[in-house]
Amino acid sequence: MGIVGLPNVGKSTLFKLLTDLNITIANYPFATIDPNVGVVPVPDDRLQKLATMSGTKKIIPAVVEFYDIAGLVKGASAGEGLGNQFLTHIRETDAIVEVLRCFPSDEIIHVEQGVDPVRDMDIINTELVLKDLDTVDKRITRLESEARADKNKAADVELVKKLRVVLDEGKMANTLPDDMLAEPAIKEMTLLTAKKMIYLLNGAPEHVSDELKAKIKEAGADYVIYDLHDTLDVDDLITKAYEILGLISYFTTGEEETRAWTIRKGAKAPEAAGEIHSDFEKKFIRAEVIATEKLLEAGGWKEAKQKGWIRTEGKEYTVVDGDVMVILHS
Ligand SMILES: Nc1nc2c(ncn2[C@@H]2O[C@H](COP(=O)(O)OP(=O)(O)O)[C@@H](O)[C@H]2O)c(=O)[nH]1
Ligand SMILES: [Mg+2]
Repeated sequence: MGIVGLPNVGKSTLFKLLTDLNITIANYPFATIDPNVGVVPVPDDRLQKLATMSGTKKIIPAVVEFYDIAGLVKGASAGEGLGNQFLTHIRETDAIVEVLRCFPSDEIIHVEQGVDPVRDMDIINTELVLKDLDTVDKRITRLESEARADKNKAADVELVKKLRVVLDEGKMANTLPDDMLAEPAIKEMTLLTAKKMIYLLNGAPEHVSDELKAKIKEAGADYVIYDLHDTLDVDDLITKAYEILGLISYFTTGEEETRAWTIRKGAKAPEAAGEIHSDFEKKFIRAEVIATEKLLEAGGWKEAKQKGWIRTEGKEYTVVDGDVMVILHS
């Protein structure tokens, strides 16, 4: 998740809050990649319950990486401020948390003079759209020249032009249907505004206007309201981030460790097994599966087995959030 917003809106304050949680997962395999990247555990109380049941020594949660990206300013798409460098960083992320300043304060300078999150949302989203228009125009030029030699490219030209109309109206690409965004000709461009977004409204609830909330809903996005100066608990944001990334967790549990494994929603059992080890995907035979609640009710794997509650699932099984699994492979 990339943290995006104007300067002085609370991005680094949010990053600090998130990364203070790092301590609990200090021994995570990829703990430090970059000082601007925080590896944040996804809150999930099922893990602790499973660990207690199994007498586990170590708990390993699912994680989301948050990236504190330098502040964006008006004109970034044309190279203002950190300009293109900033936009490249956003491109590398899977989704965006856009921080909007709603809190009033005389001491903290607002780059655009005066607190107005509706205006700020327009400034940021306009920069993202302008950058995408630039990308799209370049692509259309290229596709048109390719289409002269290869008739099959004509459909791609039409598709990208359709997208261009939407951007030209100032709308974000993520307002388009998912299946259109999944078309290779569009997906390849990794457009900034095709990414899913959550808005973090930084301020007390009374500082957040109905107009702003309506505008976000209209954009098809979700928001959380935190006064980052008074907040210690950002669980809701992390959970929502995991959700919009289209991710779910399944678990393995035993004496050594109880662990959450991250998979995309809709993943079949072999792909899920591949998260543990790539060999498990290739050599997958079957999985023994039970829902967390059911396993906790039984009180243990052995007990669940005796009750006949452990199912055997094959290669076509679509893993469900909260499944506890044992993978059998050759
Ligand atoms: N009063 C108030 N100040 C805040 C809040 N969030 C951030 N700030 C302050 O605003 C300034 C800019 O915050 P920072 O996180 O560095 O902004 P960034 O430029 O977006 O990374 C700092 O002095 C923060 O302490 C808030 O919710 N209320
Ligand atoms: Mg900052």
